[in-house]
Amino acid sequence: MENLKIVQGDITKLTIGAIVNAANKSLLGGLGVDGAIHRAAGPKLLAECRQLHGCETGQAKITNGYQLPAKYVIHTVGPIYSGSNQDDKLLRNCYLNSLNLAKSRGLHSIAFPAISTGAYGFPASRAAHIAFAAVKNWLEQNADYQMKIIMCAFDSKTAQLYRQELAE
Ligand code: AR6
Repeated sequence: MENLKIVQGDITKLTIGAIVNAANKSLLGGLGVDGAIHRAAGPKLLAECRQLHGCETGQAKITNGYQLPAKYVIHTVGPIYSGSNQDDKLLRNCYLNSLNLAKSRGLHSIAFPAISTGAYGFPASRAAHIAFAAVKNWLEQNADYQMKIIMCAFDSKTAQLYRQELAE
């Protein structure tokens, strides 16, 4: 799939249409990738996020990227892992809703972090499988639309899981 690529590193460095933030329901910042994105974007990002009045798990909202090289940030809220099937569905929704939002804004490139696999405790292997199944399915369903998807792995373990999923 030439429209689906893996990069290992810091998502805040990517020059791209949108980067996805693994946020919490408040959309008011946090640790992990959320903290890194807010630090790199600057305080105007938090000011815009305050106007959004939060976000439900599995849903997505968009802001400007401010000082980031990415033009926009798509904020999505992954599930806090509990082990139920509902977690899988909600994680899948994060990817699909983010892609639908990017397309609705006419964007043609997007980068995802490994949503829910840090503070929210989702097992990395299971999350990688759900993420790749979701984005591959979306690309198939939207074959008439040019969308370049980057799966951004911060650590080498996630990058290895991603390479396995891409090969399947
Ligand atoms: N670039 C790319 N990936 C990163 C970066 C980065 N700069 N920094 C961390 N990661 P997490 P979650 C990876 O915890 O599990 C926050 O406090 C990290 O290695 O950031 O969805 C929010 O406010 C891991 O693989 O997000 C929420 O409260 C992945 O990003 C909560 O954490 C996700 O880890 C969300 O938890």
